[in-house]
Formats: sequence, structure tokens, C-alpha cells
Amino acid sequence: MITVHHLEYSRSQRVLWLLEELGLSYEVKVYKRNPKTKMAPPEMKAIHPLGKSPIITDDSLVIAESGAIIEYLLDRYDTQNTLRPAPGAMERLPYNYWLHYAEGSLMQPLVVALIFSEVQKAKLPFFVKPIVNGIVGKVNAAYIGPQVKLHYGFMEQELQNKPWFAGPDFTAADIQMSYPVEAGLTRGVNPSRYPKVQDFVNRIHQRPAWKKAEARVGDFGIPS
Ligand SMILES: N[C@@H](CCC(=O)N[C@@H](CS)C(=O)NCC(=O)O)C(=O)O
Repeated sequence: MITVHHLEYSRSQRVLWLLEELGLSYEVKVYKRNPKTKMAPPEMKAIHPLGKSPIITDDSLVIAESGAIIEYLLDRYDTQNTLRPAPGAMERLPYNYWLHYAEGSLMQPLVVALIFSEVQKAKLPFFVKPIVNGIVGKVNAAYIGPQVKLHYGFMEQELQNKPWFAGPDFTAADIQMSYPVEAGLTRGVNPSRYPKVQDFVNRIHQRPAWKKAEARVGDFGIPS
């Protein structure tokens, strides 16, 4: 039996969605974030030493890291390759690219954006606030803003002539991309500048498997 260790409002929503797309049965154990630090609770470290979401267990196997979980589930339960191009197919390379780009490249500036927005929201003595705001403003102007613009411009361009990231068909790479794409939109990216990206988000929300997975845990919100 597959169990998804799901931290609320986290990357593991993708695993729930994938399991619904594959029509597999699974159990979900929901963990709450620490209200102050937003970190995962210590119980998750009892499952995997890093204690980060997602983690799945499949009988005695423990698997962490969303990309590795997706590959494991497809290797084991999607042998007909319904959610990825078959090895050797033309779209297999772009599929691999987007599967890895999501966590390897796109998430980076978005995590920095989240950290600096938390720093700006922190309760600080009034005389420290202008200094902190100045630093945050500089990091935004020099790094976060240009990087996020670069990535969203790239994705917008890539989606000009194809409906899904890897080509004409919906794949698990779209599932992996969904979280960082939406994280950017909740962290200040203006959707009207990226209509194809916004359209991607609208279309994934319409998928029955997305709706089923979201209904299973309540709400798929993303920390902003
Ligand atoms: N690259 C990892 C990232 C895992 C990760 O950082 N997960 C976040 C949730 S979105 C987490 O568990 N945060 C809480 C914590 O670090 O305590 C993956 O894709 O699985």
C-alpha cells in the first residue's frame, strides 16, 4: 500500500495528483506546518531523515524527493508510459528537461523570494526595519526580480506553440512543473504578462484528477 506523507500546502500535492491521474489507491497522512516557522513537524523526520515533503512509503520502501517519487511511481505503476513519452520518443528529452528544471532551476529564485518576504514580514525594532527593507529591496532588484522574469519569459515562450511543457501530450513533467509555476504566481508574478503560463494553470485546475486530489486533503494552497 502506498502512503503519502503530505505536509499541508506543500510540494506533495503533486504526488497526490499523480496518484489520481494513475488511478491508484493510496493513503494520505497529513502533517501540519509549525505555525511560526512554517517548517514540517519533527514526526516527518521519523519517516525520512530530512523530514521534508513529499515522502511516500510503499510497503517497506521509503522514497523522498518529488522527482524521484514521480519516477518511481511511473516505473512501477505506469509501465505503458501513459504519463510520459516512451524511451527513445522525440518528446522524452524535453520531458526529462522539465521534470528536472522544476526543482533544479525554477524553484531556486522562488525559494529565495519566499525567504526574503518572510524576512520583510518579521517583527523587528522600528529602527532596524528601514535597513532590512533596504536589503530586501536590493536583493529583489538585483536577483529575485530579474531571475523570476527570466524564467517566466522562458516558460511563456516555450508554451507558445505547444499545450504542455514536453509537447502535445500532458505528462508527469507538467505535474512536477505545476508547483513552482503556481508558487511564482502567488509570490508576485503578474499573470497578465504570461498568458500562456496562466492558461496552463487554468487547464491543470480543470483536470478531474487534480480536483479529486485536492478534495482529498482540503486545499492545495501554496505559501506566499
Ligand atoms: N526538492 C525537494 C524539496 C522538498 C521540500 O523542501 N519540501 C518542503 C515543502 S514544499 C518542506 O518540506 N518544507 C518544510 C521543511 O523544510 O521543514 C522535493 O521536491 O521533494
